[in-house]
Amino acid sequence: MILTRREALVTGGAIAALATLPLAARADGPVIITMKGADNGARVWFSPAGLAVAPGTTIRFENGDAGNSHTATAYSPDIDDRQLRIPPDATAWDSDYLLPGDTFEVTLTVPGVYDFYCRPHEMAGMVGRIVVGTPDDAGFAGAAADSDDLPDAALAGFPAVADILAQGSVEGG
Ligand SMILES: [Cu+2]
Repeated sequence: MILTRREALVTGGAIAALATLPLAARADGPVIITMKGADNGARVWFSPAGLAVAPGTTIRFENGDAGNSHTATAYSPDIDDRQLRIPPDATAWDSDYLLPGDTFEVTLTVPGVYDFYCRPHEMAGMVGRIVVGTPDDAGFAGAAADSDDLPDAALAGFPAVADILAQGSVEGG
């Protein structure tokens, strides 16, 4: 493969960024977030709920819950007119309903904090947060301010950005 100068520079930057990220973020293939549910249906969640990755990482959402359909949906005015909780320059995504065993992939390139939710289970606190890059990256968009737009259970479900950056991967409460 022949790289253009720009591609070579971008690649070099990504390698430099990887050197500072926790081990969990240094995957060659997609990084997986699993949708889970308790056997009795009393609880549903994303695992992990918080994840740190380098810019350009592909995230694969997998529905590992035999008892429910789930979505992974970015908070954005572009989808159901929700508050923007992803970087302003990023593209919003919606997996639509994933049946048990289904997967959906999205590649995140813009540095910053991305909050997402499961449409049928947001009220139950099924939300997650991905931190792409670090606050040292140019244009890094920090976490959105809290908002009345979200149910309390959702607001309580986002791991702190500092914890995600320190640990690489954070399970929900
Ligand atoms: Cu769900």
